[in-house]
Amino acid sequence: MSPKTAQELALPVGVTLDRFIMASQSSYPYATGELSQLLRDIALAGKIISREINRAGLVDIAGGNGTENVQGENQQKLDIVANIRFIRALKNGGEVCAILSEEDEDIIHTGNDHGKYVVAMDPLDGSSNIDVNVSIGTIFSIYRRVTPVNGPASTKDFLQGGRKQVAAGYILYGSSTMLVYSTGEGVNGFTYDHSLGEFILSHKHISSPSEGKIYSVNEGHYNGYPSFVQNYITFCKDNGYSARYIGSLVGDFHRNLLKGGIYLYPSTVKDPKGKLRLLYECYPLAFIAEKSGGKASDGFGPVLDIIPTSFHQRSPLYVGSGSMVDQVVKA
Ligand code: P6P
Repeated sequence: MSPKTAQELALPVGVTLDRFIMASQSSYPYATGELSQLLRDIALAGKIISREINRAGLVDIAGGNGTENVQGENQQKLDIVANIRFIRALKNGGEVCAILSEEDEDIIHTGNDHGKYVVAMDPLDGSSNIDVNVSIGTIFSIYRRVTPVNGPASTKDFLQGGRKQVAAGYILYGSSTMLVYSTGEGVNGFTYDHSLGEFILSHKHISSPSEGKIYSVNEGHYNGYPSFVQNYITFCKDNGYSARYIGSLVGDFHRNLLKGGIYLYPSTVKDPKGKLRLLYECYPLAFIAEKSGGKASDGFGPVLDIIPTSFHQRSPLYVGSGSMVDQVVKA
C-alpha cells in the first residue's frame, strides 16, 4: 500500500454550521448576528431532539401521551418533548420574542421582548411514525417582527405572509439527521455528525431538479380528490412514474427535493382546505422549494402569495419540481 500524504491522513472535517453561518453573515454587511444566533439555537434544539428520537425505543418517550393538541390530534410523547425543547432553546437564545407552535393555540411569548424575530414551527411533524422508526421532521419559519421592539409580539407579526419570511427550513430525523435551510440566497443542507456534535455542510446550494418521476400522495383518499388531482395521478401512472409516500411530509419533501418529484396534499370533500398548516408547514417548505428552483402551489396560485388570516389555517399543497407542479395545477 503506497504511503498516504499528510492531507490524506488528516482529511478536513468539512465546513461546520457555525463557520458557514459566520461566513454567510459576513456577506451581509448589515447583518448584526441575531439571525445567525437564532439559527444556532434551532440547530441546538435539533441536536437534542435527534438524541431523544434515537433513544425513543429505549426510554419511555415513544408512543401516544393520551392527550390531544389544540388541533384535536393525538399527541405523541415526543411531540410534547420537541415542543418544549424548541421553545426552551429559542427562549434561552434570546433572539426570538414569540413563537407560534402547532402544539399551542396561541402565541408563546418568550419574555425576550427585545428580540427582533418570531418563529412559526411544527416541532415534530409525522410523529405518529416514531414508533415504526420512519423519518420525521421539524419545520420552521422565521420572520422579522413588525411590532415595536421591546414591546409584546402580536398576531400581525405572524400573519405577514409567506413572502415576508426571512428564513425557513427543516430538520429531518432520518437515517441521518439533516438541517436544511435558506435565508433567501440558496438552500444548503447540513448533516449531523453525532461524534463531533456538529452539523457539517454536506449539500451545498441544493438545486431542485425541474423534472422528476416521483409522485407522493395518499392514494387512499383518491375518491375525495378534485378531478384535476385524479387526472394527474392517472397521468403519473400512465407515464410510469414511481409512487413514493412515507406519510411523513419532511421525508417525502426532502427526497423529492434531491431527486426530483412532487408531493401532493390536496383538498378533499372531508377537508376542503386540505390537512397541512399554512404558516408552519406550507409556507416554509414553499420557501425552500422556490429558493432551490422548485415551486409550491395551493392549486390556484403560489403558496407564498396566500394571504394568511389565522394561525392554524390549512392549505392544499402541491410542492416540488417546477414542471411537475405546473403539470398538476393545469391537469
Ligand atoms: P395522511 C403527518 O401527520 C402529516 O402531517 C405529514 O407529515 C404527512 O405527509 C401527512 O400528514 C400524512 O397524512 O392523511 O396521508 O395520513
